[in-house]
Amino acid sequence: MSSAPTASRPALYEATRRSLQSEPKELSPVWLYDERGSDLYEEVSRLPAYYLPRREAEILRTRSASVAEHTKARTLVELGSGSATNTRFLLDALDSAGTLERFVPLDVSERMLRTGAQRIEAAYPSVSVDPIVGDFERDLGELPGEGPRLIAFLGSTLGNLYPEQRAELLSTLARELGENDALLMGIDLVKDVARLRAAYNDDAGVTEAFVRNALVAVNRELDATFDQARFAYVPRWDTANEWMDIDLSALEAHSVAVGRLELELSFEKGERLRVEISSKFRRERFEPELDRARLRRESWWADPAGDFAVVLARRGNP
Ligand code: AVI
Repeated sequence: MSSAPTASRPALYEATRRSLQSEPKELSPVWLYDERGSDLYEEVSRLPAYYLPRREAEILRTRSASVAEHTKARTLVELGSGSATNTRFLLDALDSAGTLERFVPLDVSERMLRTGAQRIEAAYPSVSVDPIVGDFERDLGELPGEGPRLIAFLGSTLGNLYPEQRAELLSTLARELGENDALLMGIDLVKDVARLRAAYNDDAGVTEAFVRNALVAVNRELDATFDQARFAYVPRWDTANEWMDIDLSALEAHSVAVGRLELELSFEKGERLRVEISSKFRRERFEPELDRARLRRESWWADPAGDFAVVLARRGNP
């Protein structure tokens, strides 16, 4: 397995140094996905209120054969693959179509990648599985594998990037895609705010535990002194930006040391620490983003309830 994450860790530390000194103070969502965080995210994915994976599965169940037929992919690359649960629909379809030779999942969680890769190797013996440990913003490099390639970016992970980061990633992918390659994105759509709030604040507290775990990871790896008891979990819907703002809020004025970054942070009472954003999309706004990145939309598939969309695109102008 590739050792890319070690190479990207210093870049993550530098990004964290900057974001902890920005307004609001912020952590990269990468901190959410240590081993415990990856397990908690699997639990989040099974929560009834967290509809995203099931809606995406509904779409992929019916559309993957068409994706396979249109792309004839020999290589499937998955960015932020996690446990690759919904990827199974694509793997099944490409395997049945007889084109798939190689699967390259990329994720920050090494253990999740390793166990996922073993399961996939066992289920698709003719497919070579070559995982890359890393984060898609820092470790992607050149797209691996023989074309035609299908790059999958599922689960609405695209929504965890700021619009500028998203634009940069989409443009990079557009440049990297070969003529016969395709990009498949799963994106969560704007909907009733009560449902969005419920999706990010379940009664069982699983999402809160998942978000709070980022502090545990930063304390361990960056020698920081974040104290859970001094923060409340306050996910909010940002109407102007149409994203969930997933924040912890300081319950009292206090300071936090981040030893490895030689930082001393002071929090005022009520001050936010943003752990991630989760953008929700509208077709009329997302399609122009694809145009600007020089990606040409080939298909837009939504589930019948209009909660989620899966978008197939190729490089080039509309
Ligand atoms: C991984 N990502 C798409 C999730 C989301 O919905 O933005 C992360 C998450 N955060 C809280 N719950 C789930």
